This record gives sequence, C-alpha cells and structure tokens, in this order.
Amino acid sequence: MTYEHLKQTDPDVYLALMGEQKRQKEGMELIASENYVSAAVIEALGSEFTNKYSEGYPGKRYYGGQEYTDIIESLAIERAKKLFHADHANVQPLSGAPANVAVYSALLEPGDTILGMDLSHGGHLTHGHPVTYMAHIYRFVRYKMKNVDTGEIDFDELRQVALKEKPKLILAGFSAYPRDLDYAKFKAIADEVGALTMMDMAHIAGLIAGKQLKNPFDFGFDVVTSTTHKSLRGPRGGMILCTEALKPKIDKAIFPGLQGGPHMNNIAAKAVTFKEALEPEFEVYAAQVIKNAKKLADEFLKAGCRLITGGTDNHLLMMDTMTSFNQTGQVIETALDHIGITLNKNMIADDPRSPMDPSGIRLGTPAITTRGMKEEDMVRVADWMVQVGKDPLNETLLKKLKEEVTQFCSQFPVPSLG
Ligand code: DSN
Repeated sequence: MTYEHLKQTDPDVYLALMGEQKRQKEGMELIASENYVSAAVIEALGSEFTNKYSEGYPGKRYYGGQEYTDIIESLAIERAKKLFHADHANVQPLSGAPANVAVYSALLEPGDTILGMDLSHGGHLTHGHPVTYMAHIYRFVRYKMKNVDTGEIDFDELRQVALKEKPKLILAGFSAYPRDLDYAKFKAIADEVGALTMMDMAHIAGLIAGKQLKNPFDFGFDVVTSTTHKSLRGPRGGMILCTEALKPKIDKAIFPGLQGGPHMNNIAAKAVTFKEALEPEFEVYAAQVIKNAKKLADEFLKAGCRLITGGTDNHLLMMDTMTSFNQTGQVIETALDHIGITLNKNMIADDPRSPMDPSGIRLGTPAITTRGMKEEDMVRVADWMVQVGKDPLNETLLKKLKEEVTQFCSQFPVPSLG
C-alpha cells in the first residue's frame, strides 16, 4: 500500500505510520501476543465496510443495505465454525476482554462464582483480577500450578475448590502459561459440580486452528472465547464459539446486551483470516511456531536461564530474569528495546515484586515465525538475549547488537511490507 492519500491529508499520521512500518521491519517482535497480518487482511480492514452500520445478525438486521455485510459475516461465521469444530460462532466481539465479559453476562447472574487461573500463574486480568469491574459483579476464585517447574496444574486443589465453592463456570485458558491444558480433567470436575466449561484460547487459537494443540470442543467444552490477532494472525478483534444450546444467550449478550453496531471492516478481515487459517500451510506455520519456541527454550536452558514450567509446549516462554541474570524484567525489557528486540516484562508465579517492576519476562514466536525464521535462527535470538541479560547496561554492547539485529531482520520480510 502506498498511503498516498493519507500522506496528503494528514502528514502527521502518515509520518507516524512510516515510523511504525520501519520499526516493525527492522526490529524483532517477540511479544507473545503479537503477529504480522497478510496484505489481504489489511486490505479488508481498510475497506469501505467500515462505513456500514449492521446492528443485528445476518438476515435479521435493524438497518437496510445489508446484502454484502450479510455475505461477509456469514462467511466469517461458517469458517470459524469449521476451523474450531464449533456448533456456533459469534464474530462480533470487539476484542477478547469484551468477549469474556459477554460470556459471563450470558451465562451467569451477578454474584455467581467463577473458578479461573491465578493471574501470576498465567491467567488473564479478565479472569477475575480484583482491578477489573467484573470482579465487582461476579465472585472469582482461583486455582494455580502445583509445580512451577513443570507447569502441572493442581487438579486436586482445583477439584477441592470446586466442591467447596460450587462455581457456575470453570474457566481454563491463560495469557502467560507455556503448557497445553488437560481439558478432560477440567470437564470431569465441572460435570461433578454442575458447572459450565469455558476456555479462553486467545493466545493459542492459531495453534489449535493449525492442529498442533488440543481443541477444547473435542472434550465437550461449552464455550470458547478468543482474540483473532494473536497466533491466529488476524485483525484485532474477538469471537465467541459455543454449543448450539448456548447460541441464543451468547448472541443476545453481545447484541443488544453489550455492543452496538459490529465493526464490519473488522469482520471482513476476520473472514479472510479464517480462510487463510484453513489452508494446509497454516498447519506448517503453527508447527514451526512451536518448534521455534522449543528451540529457544533449549538454548536458554543451556545458557543456565530459569524458565517457568521448565520449557514450553506452545508459542510462549516465561523467564525468571531475577534468577537467570539477577535483573528485573523491566531492566531486561528496556535493554532489549535498545537492540530492537521487543517483548514484555511479566509477573512470574507468586512473584514477590510488582506488575510494573516484576521478576520476569514473557516472549513468544508467532511473529518471528511469520517472517520465516526457523530453529537455526533461534540460536542467534537466544544468544543476543543472553548477552544482553548478562550485561544490560553496557551501551557499547547494546549499540553493536542493535546493528546485528537490524541487519539480521532485513533478511526476513514482513508479509504486508516486503
Ligand atoms: N494483552 C494481551 C497479551 O499480551 O496477552 C492479553 O490481553
């Protein structure tokens, strides 16, 4: 795209965009929740579908002129259902957090109990952290890992808490947990206490779509939420997948319950994303994401670093930087920013430090895998990170590594930029 009109109309926004494009091309993106979309997704996202109001659902709208919006929303729904073996898909959620809120409001009454994973053990803010508004509406109780060095979830504790607290909903899913989940165990406990099952697969949607990780619907889960912009490699947005029985409640909770007009340009881009993810090449991509993450883990362990859960089964790694380098996550994040490697500081399990100054970092491989990096490239990535970890304030070193990273990244095209 040339952005000629943008350049003429608003040079300030144009210049910022040019800067961001350069940053994305020259730098190495290791934020576990980010990715690079295809040019086709960007075209759909930037299309005239943004002009349209479409409250309602295909065939049942409140405004006229829906012959083409109905086509794209129906396409997105059918493709999402096929991709994730779901009875029903609602593709209107604006992102992952509103999707989760919609599920709670669809299936629960205020004051009901939800059992979800502790934030510092990998859960997500929207799974009931006290700072969220939802924590004032529902009663959240938590489970944790039994063994932080293996990632094993404490299903005995989970069962005991479930028997005692009688949750209406048992929530699996995470934003900072590097292992796959035992959905059958979640489901068995939920059945025992009469709870519904929900999986927030935002981080691993692409790995499930690419048939590399287990699909919660194959274990009888009731509802699955996701973002579309992480490993699934689509536009920023959300979706809810559910059983036929829950369809009326979920659809009503999104519209008119919580949202107004769906963002149809976004839904067009979601449809394109799902088409891309149904192609056989996407399975190859998803497999490579995991191979790259495992290789990075091996390299870090060889260098004596401490990884939470001892490694990874998915796309992400959690490193305890205090134990690995005697440095906080913030120091490492800042130093890596200086050499063009982007990731985020992160709390580790039972972290004694604070969220703005935690003991670790989180990183992942979806974005660099999209650019075509393979296992041999992970050796260099890990080496740069370990060099920085050992000497994060050495400006001469950081300057030298920045040049190396920039030169290295120039060999791997960004899909929409070349
Ligand atoms: N911010 C997302 C992530 O990075 O995991 C989750 O909301």
